Amino acid sequence: MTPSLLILTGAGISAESGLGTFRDTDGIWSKFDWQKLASPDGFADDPVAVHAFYNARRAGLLAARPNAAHDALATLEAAWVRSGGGFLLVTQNIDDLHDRAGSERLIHMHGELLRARCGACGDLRDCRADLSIAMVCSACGREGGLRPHVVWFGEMPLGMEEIYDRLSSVTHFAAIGTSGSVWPAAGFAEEAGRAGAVTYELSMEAGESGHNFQHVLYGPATQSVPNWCETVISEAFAA
Ligand code: BJW
Repeated sequence: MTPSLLILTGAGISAESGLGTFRDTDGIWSKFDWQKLASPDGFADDPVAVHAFYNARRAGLLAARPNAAHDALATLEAAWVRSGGGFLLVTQNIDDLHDRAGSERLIHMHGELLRARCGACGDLRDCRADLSIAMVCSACGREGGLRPHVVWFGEMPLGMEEIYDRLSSVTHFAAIGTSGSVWPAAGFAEEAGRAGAVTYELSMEAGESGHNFQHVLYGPATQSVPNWCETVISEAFAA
């Protein structure tokens, strides 16, 4: 059977690049209210506050760099594909650190911070500057409708058809740096296990769906991920 790998990443993989996680003790949701800042209702009630939240995170992202874990996954992808295997990296992160590290078979299931979308016409374009309610969509001319291209609570994550299609036939699955608290991503390990995949969890501690993993490696991603990448490829293509 041709090895097919699906990797799910979360905020923990970018923690050592200086970007915050959400549910750790000093995480983003310990300082900010997700109902006000990461929901369609929150944006409708106070778009100025939502823009300020994402503008600050965009500025932080532009100052950040990919770390050894992002680099190792890009190197793993190239080697895995060269060996003839199937590969898909699914990230819940809205940062572009996997892209900058060189990952290519990549789905941003919760969107991308460096893109803006018009709520009126759906126009999507790159965005590295601050967003504001005074901005006008250059496609439809509407003022005030631009929003970060991110998936808020209650909204449908992106790329789900392709992700579930891959999950139904993967031989290897890994979740890296995610607490497994947010659905539908929290259900991917169980889905992969049902397909018969070998499952790995790499994080600082067991996540909420920890019981779904056969192998666990706890520690900082910059240390655990490069080591795991070397072993998983040699084991998968050993036969
Ligand atoms: C390290 C480390 C280091 C630290 N090295 N590791 C079923 C049951 C109950 C509720 C629901 C349900 N289905 C849907 C829901 C509702 C909701 C949901 O899941 N709510 C839960 C909170 C209960 N889900 C949704 O609304 C989603 N949409 C949806 O379900 O649509 C319907 C649908 C139906 C059927 C099929 C498909 C769809 C949308 C979810 C949108 C999430 N949006 C956010 C914010 C927007 C983006 C942004 O602002 O950045 O996305 S929330 C936030 O959480 C962000 C993240 O992507 C997401 C996941 O967080 P993540 O990455 O796991 O971070 P943490 O902080 O939780 O964990 C970090 C981990 O790293 C920890 O384990 C640390 O230990 C570890 N770590 N340092 C390695 N150095």
